[in-house]
Amino acid sequence: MKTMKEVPALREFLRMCRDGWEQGWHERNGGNLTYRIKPEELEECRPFFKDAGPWKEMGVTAENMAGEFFITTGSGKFFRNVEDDPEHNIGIVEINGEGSAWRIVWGLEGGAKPTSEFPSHFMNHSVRAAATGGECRVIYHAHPANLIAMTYFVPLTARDFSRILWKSATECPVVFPGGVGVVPWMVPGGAEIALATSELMKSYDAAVWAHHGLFCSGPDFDTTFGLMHTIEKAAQIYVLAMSASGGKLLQTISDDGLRAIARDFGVTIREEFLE
Ligand code: 2HA
Ligand code: ZN
Repeated sequence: MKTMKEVPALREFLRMCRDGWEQGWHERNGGNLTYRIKPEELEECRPFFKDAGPWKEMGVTAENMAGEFFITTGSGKFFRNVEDDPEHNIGIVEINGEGSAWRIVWGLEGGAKPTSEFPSHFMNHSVRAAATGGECRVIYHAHPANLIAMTYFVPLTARDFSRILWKSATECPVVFPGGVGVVPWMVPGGAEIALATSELMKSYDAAVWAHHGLFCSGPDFDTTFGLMHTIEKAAQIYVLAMSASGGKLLQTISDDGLRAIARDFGVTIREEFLE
C-alpha cells in the first residue's frame, strides 16, 4: 500500500462518511464517526504514522480501551469534505496506558482535534466492547431529521421510542430487537452526556439524543450504518403516517405480531416493552 487511503479500514471509514453525507444526516459539521482499529489493520496503518502529538486528557477514563487506536472524524470538520481531504478532516489517535488521554498519530493536520464528541464515543466504545466480548468497533453519531422530529412529540422513554419504531416497519424488530435507549436533552460534547449515554449503551446498541440525533454502535461499518439507516427509515415512516393521518393511525402491528416476528427470525425482543 502506497498511501493511507489504500488501507481497507480507512477506505471503509471514508465511504461511510460519504454515505452519511448523501443521506442528509450531516449538515455542516453535524455528526461524528469513530472506529476501533483491529491489530492487523494497525500494522497496515503504522507505516504512514507521523511523530505522535502530545497526550490530551479526555475527562473520562476506560481501562479496557488503554492502548487502543481509533480512526476519528475531526472536531468542527464537515462529513462532506472527508473523502476529498482525509488528512485534514479525520485522523488516528492512540489511547494512553491509563485509558484517559489520546494523542494524534496520523491526520488531523493543521491543528485539528478529534470530534467534540470523542468522550461520548470513547465511553460508548468501552461499554459496547465489554457488552459484546470485544466485537463492537464502530460508534456513529448522526442528525437524522425524522428521528429528531419524533423527539418533539413522542414521550422521551426507551419504551415509547422502541415500540413506535418496531411497529413502523416489519423488519425493525429483527434489526434492533433490543430497542433504543433515550437520553434526555443535555448539553453535547462533554463528560456528562458521555456518561449518561454510555450507561444506556450497556444494554442498547443505539441511543437517541433528544432534540439532537442518534448514536449507533456495531461490529463493522455495514452493520452500524444499516442500524442508523433502519431506525431513521422507521422514524420517517412514522412521521409520514402521523402527518398523513392527522395523528390518527387506523392500524399497526400488534404486540403478538412483534413476538411472532422475533420467534420466526430467531431474535430475542426486549419483552419488557411488550404488552
Ligand atoms: O460534531 O454532532 O454532537 C457536531 C455534533 C455534536
Ligand atoms: Zn450531534
